[in-house]
Amino acid sequence: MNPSLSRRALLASSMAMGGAAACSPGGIASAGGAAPLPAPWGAVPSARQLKWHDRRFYGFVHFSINTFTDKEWGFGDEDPALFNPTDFDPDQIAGVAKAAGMTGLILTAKHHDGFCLWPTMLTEHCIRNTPYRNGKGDIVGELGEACRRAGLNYGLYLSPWDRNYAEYGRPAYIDYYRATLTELCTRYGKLFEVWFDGANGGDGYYGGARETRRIDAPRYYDWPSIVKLVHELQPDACTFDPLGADIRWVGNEEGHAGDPCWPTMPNIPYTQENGYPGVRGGELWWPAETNVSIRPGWFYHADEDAHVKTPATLMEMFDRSVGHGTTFHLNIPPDRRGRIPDRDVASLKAFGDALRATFATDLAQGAVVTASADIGSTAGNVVDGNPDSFWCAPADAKDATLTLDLPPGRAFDLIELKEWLPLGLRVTRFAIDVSDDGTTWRAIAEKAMVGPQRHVRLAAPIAPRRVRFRTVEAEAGPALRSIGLYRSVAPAELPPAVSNDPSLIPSRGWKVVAASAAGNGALMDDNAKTAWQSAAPAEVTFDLQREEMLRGFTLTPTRHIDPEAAPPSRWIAETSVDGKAWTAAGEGEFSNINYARATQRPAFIQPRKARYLRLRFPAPAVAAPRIAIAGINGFR
Ligand code: FUL
Repeated sequence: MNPSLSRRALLASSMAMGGAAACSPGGIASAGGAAPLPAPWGAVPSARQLKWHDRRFYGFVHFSINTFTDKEWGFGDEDPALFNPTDFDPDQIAGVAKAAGMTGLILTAKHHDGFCLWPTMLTEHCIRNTPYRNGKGDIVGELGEACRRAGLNYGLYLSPWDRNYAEYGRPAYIDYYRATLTELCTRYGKLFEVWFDGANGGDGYYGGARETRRIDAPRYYDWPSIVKLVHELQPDACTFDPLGADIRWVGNEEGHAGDPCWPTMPNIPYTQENGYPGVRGGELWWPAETNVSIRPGWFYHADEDAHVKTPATLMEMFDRSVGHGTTFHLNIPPDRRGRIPDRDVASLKAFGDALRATFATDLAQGAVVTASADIGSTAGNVVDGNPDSFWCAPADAKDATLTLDLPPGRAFDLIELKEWLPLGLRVTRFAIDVSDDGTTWRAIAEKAMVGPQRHVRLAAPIAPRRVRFRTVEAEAGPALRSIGLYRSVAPAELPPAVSNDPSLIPSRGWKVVAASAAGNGALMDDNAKTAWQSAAPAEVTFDLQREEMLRGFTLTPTRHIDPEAAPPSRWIAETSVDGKAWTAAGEGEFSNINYARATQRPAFIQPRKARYLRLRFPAPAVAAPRIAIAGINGFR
């Protein structure tokens, strides 16, 4: 029988060592007595980070006043009375998360507009002043209870930026922010994650001042003190994402992480260049979370009903996040009823079914395992199904190999490897070889990093009699928690989605009368993959071909990330009934357009009859030579 390397003993000893270079005084219980533990290499995770890595896949719930105003970022002047879900069903939301295979949910307790989803007495801009349950509701509490009933972990998002609060930008707001955070951390049971958004400062309502307020975020918030507050009140909660927090941003909102994505980073402020791949050997254990929405936007918008990500896309994102060593944080926004819409449910369920079917049987179980180097006889621990045991090679066995002898007929196309994280990231590169006779070997993959978990997908199933893990480059002899072999199951396909937004006026059939650049057919082809590009300012005039009652327009930004072309930052609209006399229809910002790439739905000052629509886009949302737009429609 293989001895088990106890996680608790190891954690205790690595904490007692207090440094990566120290040699462990402890030992590993083994058949022949205690074998010395090797010293960890480099940064190692804290106890709460270790637990968090195993959360693997969890959901985000963006639900707030924006759900009712069709915005992505509320300005902060919204009337709380607008928040009125007609059929809020937290058990349906939790049930969908379970069906998708999620381990928890994180709710936007307050987004940038400042509206609080719990009955706080610290502001009037909260659920107490809404028609929902006659002001007696508490979305934070109700979803938290449903999560507990469903056996899901629960976490909360509290936007540091507050476009409603009069004192935002001044010291009094920090007191308010800490007080709201304290309420959330003390009233709603155990939290596994607390999310601090990086979007901070800009224009807002600010108690009626309606001005722009810029802040120096690290100085203003004093993040280490806020992280400390969370840890004091919620010892298991990992904080996201400023320097000093437990988890970092992966650097995009599109659902992919670097290949690989190292959990370590240098002890300097975050950059997307570092955050995406992570930094091998960085002194901080600051692992990435890959966050993305199942829809283009973070909040529910009816005109995105036909743009819900397919089960196959979710699987691809799972591979490119979890498979690269990060967690996968998928947003599932409830609609105005307060339920996850049918299309999203179907997609999540098909994805969850495929995930469960794929990981139901570990074909490595029962393999006979041998290692070229071992402390004690721990090699078999990689297939024992025990998350607290691992194979450990001596520190100097940097080229150690581990071989799984399989029974015949074990056909697999997905390999999952996990490193024993309390000993650090010892392996820099590894290879997987296969053989039938144990003499002739064929390399089938070579990759950097094992880390929290690493997936190797094969083009087709294979059934070799032996599978070998081989270190190609390592800083210390490897310590692996597990090697799993799986036969992947593709998710079921869904029938094509149809938009069920009756207010949409599709642009298919419109004519472009004038435009600042050619190629404008892409604006009207209902295809987010094609885009019109123009130097700034970009301008386009449409003939709708018939008079319509227009309330506003929708703009879908290009989803293609291109340094040469970015979505527009603002819009200016005019309308006309005859193409000669024009009246101003309004102007405004596209909120969060560069990162979320959601369809935007700006409303005009008031609905108007129009046959012609002229839109002007003065500048790109980030510095780029051109503006790119994938589609424009109208709405009534
Ligand atoms: C971003 C925010 O600005 C979005 O609205 C959303 O909440 C996303 C998760 O983070 O930075």
